[in-house]
Amino acid sequence: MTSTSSALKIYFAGSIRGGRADAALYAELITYLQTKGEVLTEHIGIPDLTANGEAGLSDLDIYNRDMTWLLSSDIIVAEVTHPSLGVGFEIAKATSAGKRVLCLYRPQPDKRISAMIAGCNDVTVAYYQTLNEAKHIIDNYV
Ligand code: 6IA
Repeated sequence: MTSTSSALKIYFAGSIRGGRADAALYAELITYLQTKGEVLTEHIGIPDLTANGEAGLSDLDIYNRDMTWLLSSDIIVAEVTHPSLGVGFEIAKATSAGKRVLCLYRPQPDKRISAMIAGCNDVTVAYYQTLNEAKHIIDNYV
């Protein structure tokens, strides 16, 4: 993770143990966010990062590392379509720390975004369907 200290620090959040169905989309969003600044959590889009485990890191290591990155970030961008306890937790921590949080959600016919996200005044929730729409939202937010 190399960058100048002046780069915008972006914490991208997406489901891991919640399920990896959207991993390819996370990778696309991360690639786009990297045109805006330094993405601290670029591993979230790695297809080989399965829901089973990350070699060499305990849960405590992961928690401590991610909280340090979260609290050092300038903005949080969370893809929240696929529900994840960890992403919800990160959003709550980020809002408590006064961070700007953008939640990206693709409306689904059979599911609704959690009211704890959609009803929270401390986060910006943006709805999209295509990657281009998500990029446009990011352009306007960052
Ligand atoms: O509850 P979840 O696992 O779906 O939570 C996902 C969120 O928590 C992501 O936005 C990450 O920032 C964070 N997170 C959870 N697990 C990890 C992880 N490896 N590495 C980095 N960040 C994580 C855990 C091992 C994994 C391959 C299962």
